[in-house]
Amino acid sequence: MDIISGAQYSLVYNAFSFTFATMAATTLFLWFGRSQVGPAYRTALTISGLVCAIAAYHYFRIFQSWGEAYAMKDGVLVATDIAFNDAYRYVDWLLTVPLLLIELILVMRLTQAETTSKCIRLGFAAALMIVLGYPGEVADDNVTRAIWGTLSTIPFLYIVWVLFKGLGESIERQPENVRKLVKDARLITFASWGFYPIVYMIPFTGLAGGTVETAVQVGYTIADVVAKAGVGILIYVIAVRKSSVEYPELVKQ
Ligand code: RET
Repeated sequence: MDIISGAQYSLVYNAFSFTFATMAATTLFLWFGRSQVGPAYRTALTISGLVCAIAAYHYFRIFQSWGEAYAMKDGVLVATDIAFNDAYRYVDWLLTVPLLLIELILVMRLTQAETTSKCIRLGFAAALMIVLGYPGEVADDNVTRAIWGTLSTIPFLYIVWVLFKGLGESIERQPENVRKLVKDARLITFASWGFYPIVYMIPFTGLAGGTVETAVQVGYTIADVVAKAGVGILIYVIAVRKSSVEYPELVKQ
């Protein structure tokens, strides 16, 4: 494992701890918030909460793994024999990325046939993107990292293209008072998704090993908070606004 400074170790440690708390709290907020929205939007909140619940579990494990990967010896931070486990992050994405895609497709309100075909095609592309990215993430040399990263970018671009087209068409059909929010949801989704491949490229900067390890862990953590908790809260606000128009009786309660 790369040798990192005490300050870098603490930064990553605290980022993981913060994210575990954020994901757990957002899960509760989204699930309890189901009663505040109309029936048509409850599935979206259930799925958003599920994404945060899965992430809370994985951040707890990632946090533990980080603690086991380093130890203090004679007042100096040293790597232990137990390697930090990057697989938790990739397994988390394998489960949460298809769920986030389903959530976005549901928000688009397409026909039944289109919803099914988009879910299958995007779900397959998402799995491929993550499976191809993992060997590069755990590789020690930058050439291997670049090869797998490039392969993983092919399904990534396909997903971005399908979503951009689909969401663009759906925005035109939204009521006036939520159009801006749906656009914000699209922007925050693309900005956060685009952040992952940028973080993946940090090792190519040639910075010191400890700095790279810290930047990659903190970078992925920020992207996860925005893509899961941030998008989840925005979907909640959109659902509340749309419900106030479509289910006025809910507001009176
Ligand atoms: C990898 C490998 C390098 C190339 C690309 C990648 C993209 C990762 C993405 C992950 C998104 C995760 C989300 C999680 C939220 O729950 C795998 C880093 C393109 C886009 C949205």
